[in-house]
Amino acid sequence: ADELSTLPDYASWKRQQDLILHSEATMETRRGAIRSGIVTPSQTLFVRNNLLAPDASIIADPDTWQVRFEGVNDPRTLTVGELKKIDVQTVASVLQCSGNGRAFFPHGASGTQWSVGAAGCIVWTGVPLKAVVDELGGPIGGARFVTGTGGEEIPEGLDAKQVMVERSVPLEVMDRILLAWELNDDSIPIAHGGPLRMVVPGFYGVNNVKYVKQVALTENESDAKIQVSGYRVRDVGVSGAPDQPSMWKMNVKSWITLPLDTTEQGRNMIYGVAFGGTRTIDKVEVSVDDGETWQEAELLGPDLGPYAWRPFVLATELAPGEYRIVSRATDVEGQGEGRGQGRCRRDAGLRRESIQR
Ligand code: MSS
Repeated sequence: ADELSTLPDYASWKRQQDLILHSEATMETRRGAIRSGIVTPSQTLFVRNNLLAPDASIIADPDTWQVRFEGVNDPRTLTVGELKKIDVQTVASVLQCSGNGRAFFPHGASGTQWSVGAAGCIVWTGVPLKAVVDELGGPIGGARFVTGTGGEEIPEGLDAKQVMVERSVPLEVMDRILLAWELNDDSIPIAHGGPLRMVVPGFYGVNNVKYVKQVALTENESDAKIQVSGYRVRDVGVSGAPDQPSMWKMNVKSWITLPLDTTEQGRNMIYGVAFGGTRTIDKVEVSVDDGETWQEAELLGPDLGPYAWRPFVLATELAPGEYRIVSRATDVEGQGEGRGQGRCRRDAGLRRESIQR
């Protein structure tokens, strides 16, 4: 509807030709901009803000940003500078909005009409949450969730619980959570949650709380709307409710990044990306005849671990004609796309791209 023609100020450093500007708060990476990319450059990475991003002054001196830790035996407020002295780790993980691919739903799902570009593969550096929690005396008894609170100001006149970004994830995944201050070896820009972001590898974008100002180990899930009824997996037409699965663990997924409609007949390198959510990809197959026959694609580049994506390529000869190119990925436990996903419909239908000659 109200598409932008230029990048908003807080994201003005982005590469505009790589992005589809849906709104001030939602920018998607163009399918072809990923090509065979192992790590997504920050200039190309999608942006999704539920609230307006805070003023960039909060990243001027990142080490002074304060985070409150609750639900531990010694609750404290620590600065990023102090966190940097506790420990450091680096993880590559796919950052993907849970609404990625929404535009492909035939029923016309509401919300930002993301194609495949609300995703990127990022290298994050920060302190393992576990190390901080250990430093603060360990979790209090009864803790079952890690609850991160975003640092945005709540606009006046709005009910905080209705709009705040506060997400809870199961305590069992605490060991893989990072409180990150770097994105692709640079301090995290405001658009992506600097000075500090709670990164939950393998979990949908929404759980990766930006400008995190509090991390609490809690008995219950947050009572913010974004947790209670938002981001719940459900059938079309059903409203969100706490008894539905939360948008936590990501599923196996792949899509074609090239060729697009500019493809020529003859030899074509068909590129794409594939990831297993929380498990390493075992193989990717590509079909140029809409799933009739399949060929195994080659995985490209280094394997950056179970949370990262793998670019893939298939070299193929195409005679003049029209093709529907489809990919399917399988993880090391044999889990593939569209299988075993129960009611998760959000991942459906993303894998097709037609090309014409
Ligand atoms: N955080 C905060 N604080 N705020 C907001 O708004 N959003 C979400 C996450 N986090 C937010 C946060 C979402 S929803 C997403 S996707 C992500 O983030 C994105 O990211 P980037 O960086 O790309 O922008 Mo969906 O599931």
